[in-house]
Amino acid sequence: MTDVCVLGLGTIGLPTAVMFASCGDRVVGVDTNAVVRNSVNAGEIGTEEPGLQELLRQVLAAGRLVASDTVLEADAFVVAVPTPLTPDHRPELSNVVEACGMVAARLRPGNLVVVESTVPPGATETAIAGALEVSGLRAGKDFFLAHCPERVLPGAILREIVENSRIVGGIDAESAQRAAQLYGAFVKGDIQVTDASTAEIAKLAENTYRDVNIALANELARVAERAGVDVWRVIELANNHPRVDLHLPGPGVGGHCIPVDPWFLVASAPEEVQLIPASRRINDAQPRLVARRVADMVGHRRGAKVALLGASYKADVADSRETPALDIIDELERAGLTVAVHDPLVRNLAHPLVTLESALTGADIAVLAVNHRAFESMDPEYVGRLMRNRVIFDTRNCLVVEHWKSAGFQVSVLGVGVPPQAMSG
Ligand code: SAJ
Repeated sequence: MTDVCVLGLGTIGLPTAVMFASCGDRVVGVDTNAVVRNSVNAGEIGTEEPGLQELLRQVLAAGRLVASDTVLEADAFVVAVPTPLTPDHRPELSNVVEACGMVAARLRPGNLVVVESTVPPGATETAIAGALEVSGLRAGKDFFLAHCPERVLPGAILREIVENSRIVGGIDAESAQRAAQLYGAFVKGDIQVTDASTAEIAKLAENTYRDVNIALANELARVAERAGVDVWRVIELANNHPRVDLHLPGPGVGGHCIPVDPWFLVASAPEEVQLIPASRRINDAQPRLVARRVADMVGHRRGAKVALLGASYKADVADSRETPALDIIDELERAGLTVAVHDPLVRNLAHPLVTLESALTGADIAVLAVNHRAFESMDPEYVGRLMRNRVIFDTRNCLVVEHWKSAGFQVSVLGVGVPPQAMSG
């Protein structure tokens, strides 16, 4: 019999399955996508996630992990499938409910079910418990049920999955204890035990905190531009205060978590919240502001070529889900500009990707949308020789402006205004 059955072999499920297997558990990883199953079983996941492919190959070689389309009987079931948003900003729980339905068919008395997927407040005790109880077994009586939200940062998953503290929210004290014991196999951080609803809201609060904080930074960037000062310096100075931790402005907030999770809180109490949806709207407006500024910089000339550098949702990852780059591209094309996109890591995008050289050749402006390390070390002379006009807009403040200016570039940085004396002079 299997020790652990992990449902969903995506960004979170696969590393989780691999970690259980590396601790000696026999693990079945279930995914409905045959391409995912085949690549996992072949040890060929082609991910940029440091260390994951190597560890996967080790546990496959040891015969401790197999990917399957079928849920098997197990001691513990871990659900790690996505919970996207509906078009009207509501949590879409159907993947989680379906996965729990598959578990229900194999559930036996004494089993533990853990949901890692991000879910709205109350979901564990209602929709999730309900889907599992189709088995005829009762949550908290016949089987144990807990919400244990994932908290790992893409790009550092294998380190964070071990070192981060975990929140374990049980539908009762025994469920929480059982789940804490399960994760104790590999988690070195604290395991904090609470109830399921508190765990659900704590997870949503973490990502919402980040979104609201970034919205504040984006608003400060607009204020700084108006005042003719540098918001990055403002934030650096403010963050010297022992109780201030401002995040950074940027071209928008992407990824499959931060732009999504705050809406789960909004949907759970629509009449009580103002700050959270306002922050979402501020961050969602950033790509439009970036595009407007680019159009201004090329004098709204139809057909002007924009080299957009960076298409992932953040630096040094290949993931382009919810990337602000796509919104920027749409806005630029709507304004009549031609956009050539280059990203050294991204392989799939709903817009053609080209080489750096091809993107820059004949470009009227280069727009840095992601602070990939590869871009920080670009040679301004090389870039300038390819471009038609030496104009660059850095939305991430990652270029050394002086180097670019000495190569004859007109450089603009998001959140950096022109001082009033420079304008009048
Ligand atoms: N961003 C800014 N300014 C900042 C920081 C980030 O504009 O100061 C932008 C990024 O460019 C990116 C977006 O926000 O577009 C999100 O990036 P991120 O690094 O803030 O977050 P994620 O989505 O990669 O991972 C987050 C993490 N949550 C927290 O740090 C509270 C991670 O720990 C979670 O596990 C993950 O969400 C998740 O899966 O929920």
